[in-house]
Amino acid sequence: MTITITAFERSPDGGKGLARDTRVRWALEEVGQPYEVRLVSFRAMKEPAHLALHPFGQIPTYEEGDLALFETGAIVFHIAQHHAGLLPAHSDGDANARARAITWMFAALNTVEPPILELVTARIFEGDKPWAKERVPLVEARVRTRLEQLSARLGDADWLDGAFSAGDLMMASVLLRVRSSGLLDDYPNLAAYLARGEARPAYARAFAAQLAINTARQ
Ligand code: GTB
Repeated sequence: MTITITAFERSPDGGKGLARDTRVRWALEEVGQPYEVRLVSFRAMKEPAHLALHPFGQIPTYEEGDLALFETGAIVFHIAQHHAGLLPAHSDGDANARARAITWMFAALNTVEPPILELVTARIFEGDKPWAKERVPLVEARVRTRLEQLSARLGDADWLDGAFSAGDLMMASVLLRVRSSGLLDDYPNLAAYLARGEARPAYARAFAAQLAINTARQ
């Protein structure tokens, strides 16, 4: 069955991997599933046809037969559940490993990503507000707390819990959003972790496909 995802017709970052279709593309590349991409303009995202797929008028979405999904957490989890390669199998001998990998997906989305998004908002979208000078350091401190904790847990391991999993895919995707702030530089093991994620051939294919769409249209 054909898999179709949606992505920005014109990504604000020029297709440099920051929009969230990247993590879905990456997951599909990791498990070797071909997919098609439907490009959506900012206006079309808020129109009824897209809202029927995504109630919040965003990308990415995921369609496969009569299944339509939104939310990258749900989409990547669905891909990982149905194809080998992103979650330890129940039969691998450690039944708990799969549950722990899923826990890292939730940790990335619920615990690490929120302060990072808050920082992006405070610095970029609200950076010109009179209170930004006071707010940005507060939010930065919250991001630092999470990076420090994550760094301590990762230690000198390659991945968060044994072999690379959907938990790492999601955590690396989240860390991508904080790199431009410079905060990641203070946590060399996290910077190296992100670089390991980006060095995966599946990530490189996902990145190249997103970039190609955006550069072809300039
Ligand atoms: N929780 C949802 C999920 O994980 O799927 C969030 C989805 C979401 O934020 N989608 C964004 C969107 O559609 C695109 S990824 N925004 C349009 C809107 O809300 O109207 C966020 C994003 C956009 C652009 C950049 N960039 O260019 O740097 C980075 C991240």
